[in-house]
Amino acid sequence: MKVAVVGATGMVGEVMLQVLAERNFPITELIPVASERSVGNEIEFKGNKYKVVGMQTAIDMKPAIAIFSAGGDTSKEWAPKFAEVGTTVIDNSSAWRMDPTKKLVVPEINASVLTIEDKIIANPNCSTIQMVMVLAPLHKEFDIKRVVVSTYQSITGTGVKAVRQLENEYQGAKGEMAYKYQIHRNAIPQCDVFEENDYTKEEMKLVRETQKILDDRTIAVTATAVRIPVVGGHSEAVNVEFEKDFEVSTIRQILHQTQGVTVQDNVDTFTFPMPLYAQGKDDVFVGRIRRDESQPNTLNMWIVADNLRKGAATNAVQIAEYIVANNLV
Ligand code: A2P
Ligand code: 11C
Repeated sequence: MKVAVVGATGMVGEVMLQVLAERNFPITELIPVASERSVGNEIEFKGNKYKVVGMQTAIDMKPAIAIFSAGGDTSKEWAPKFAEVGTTVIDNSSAWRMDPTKKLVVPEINASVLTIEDKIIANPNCSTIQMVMVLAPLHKEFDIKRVVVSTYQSITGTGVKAVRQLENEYQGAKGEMAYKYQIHRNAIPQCDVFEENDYTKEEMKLVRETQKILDDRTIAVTATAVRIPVVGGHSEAVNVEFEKDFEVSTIRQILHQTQGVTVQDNVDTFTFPMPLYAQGKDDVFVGRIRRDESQPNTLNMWIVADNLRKGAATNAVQIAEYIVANNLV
């Protein structure tokens, strides 16, 4: 299978290549794609070197699948051109997620919505993916009414520029700023730009994408997204109100049986998820599972995942695996 990785030189692109190699995705020809400034540079994949090509060259090579992680504007412009030559695009940007003609997919939850007609498939935002991985099996059983989520997000979600900013700040050095404020020793309650309602785009992604993936517009979601000086992954404090009552032991049992979710939950042994330990792993980790004693049918949880893995690259590669396994490409 001919596979293009668009944005192969970027932070998520590099993890894409790593995940494709680890999972032994059936690639006969890899096409690494980046901007014109990287064309001709070499990247490594499974011990071999590949030359980076530009967009048009990649389209002319008619890959079966193109996994995009090169920003929303690039996807808007180029994904349809790949689709036109018959390539199935799996797009990690926000460009197509809320387009009603495009599917927004977390394979463990809703891969079955995909058909051979889907030539541009959207990969959800990282903070949404890790939350819905835990919410979906609970929604099936107890009907979610409302979710209140606060995020503690890794600087890797902003990209290389943010990692450099933090490194400079550790050393007291000056350099280009990814954020308006110092991130070292700080917490910034702004992820992405503000929308008209004074929520950030990241907060509204948690609202809209959750409803679309769970295929239920009645679920109320409200979010506060915060950037913290951490690199391993995103963490989320999630408060969920259900229509039906539950036993906490049943919640744990359901999550134990959920593929792609690992329960780390034992206060006696101080066992709970943390980004330092989620880093480099594909699962979503959940712990601090407890009843919200302030109102009925309500639960508190702490959810952590590597935002570059399940939050981006791994989920995209899993979509690719699904369409290959089901002859949808
Ligand atoms: P390049 O390295 O040539 O700039 P990140 O999110 O880490 O900044 O990475 C973005 C990725 O998207 C990089 O691989 C970058 O390539 C690529 N990219 C950015 N703009 C374009 C474009 N117009 N066409 C193709 N690739 C692009
Ligand atoms: C962040 N969630 O951590 C963002 C990064 O819509 O794919 C990914 C943005 C997106 O800032």
